[in-house]
Amino acid sequence: GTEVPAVGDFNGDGKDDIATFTRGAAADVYVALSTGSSFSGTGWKWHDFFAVGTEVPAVGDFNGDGKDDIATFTRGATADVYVALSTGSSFSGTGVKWHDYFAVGSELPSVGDFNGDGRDDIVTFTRGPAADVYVALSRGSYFAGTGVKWHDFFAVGAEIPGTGDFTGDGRTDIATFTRGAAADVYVARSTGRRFVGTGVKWHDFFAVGAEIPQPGILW
Ligand SMILES: [Ca+2]
Ligand SMILES: [Ca+2]
Ligand SMILES: [Ca+2]
Ligand SMILES: [Ca+2]
Repeated sequence: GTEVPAVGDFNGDGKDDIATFTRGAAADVYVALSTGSSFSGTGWKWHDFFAVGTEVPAVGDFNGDGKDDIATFTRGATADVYVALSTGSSFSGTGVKWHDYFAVGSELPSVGDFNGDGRDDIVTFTRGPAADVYVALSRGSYFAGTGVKWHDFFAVGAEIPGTGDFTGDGRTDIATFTRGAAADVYVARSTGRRFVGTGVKWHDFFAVGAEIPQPGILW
């Protein structure tokens, strides 16, 4: 149906698994673990109340223990961020708030280890004319920092931003896809404290028109 699928190594065995968020009123989270040649399990519920309604779920190892956890962004006026940590066989915690004002309104949030300390952090892109990028770093049990701007002009207008370690230094960088006729791809690399580079083009014809790029944030 309209469930939101995601990928992560939820039991920490080095093989990426799959999850799906039903959202809505049920707000169930199911996981099927990779055996190396298939995904095992149907209807294995790892959380029974997470990513409610139209919240935006995400996956990352927020406490840095090698097992991927889940986060959810309420966005809107409340802009809360909740995390449930993986125990290896379930996600633990309901209503555990890791940030109380991040990814406001219709901003686009995502996840990455932006300072390279082994714990996944959160980022949000305002897009529009401001095109600001904010980061809150994981301290293992919460995300620290409100309004800490890591870039002040990236992912302008309706461009599609994304995250990935494009330079391979262990710190997650950011990319943006203009799509349309220009189909440019820009990257700003992480220094561990901010994203540097404006208008640094990594590709000049990729994700044309209305194509769907990855790792684009497609909310
Ligand atoms: Ca796994
Ligand atoms: Ca974890
Ligand atoms: Ca980090
Ligand atoms: Ca990097």
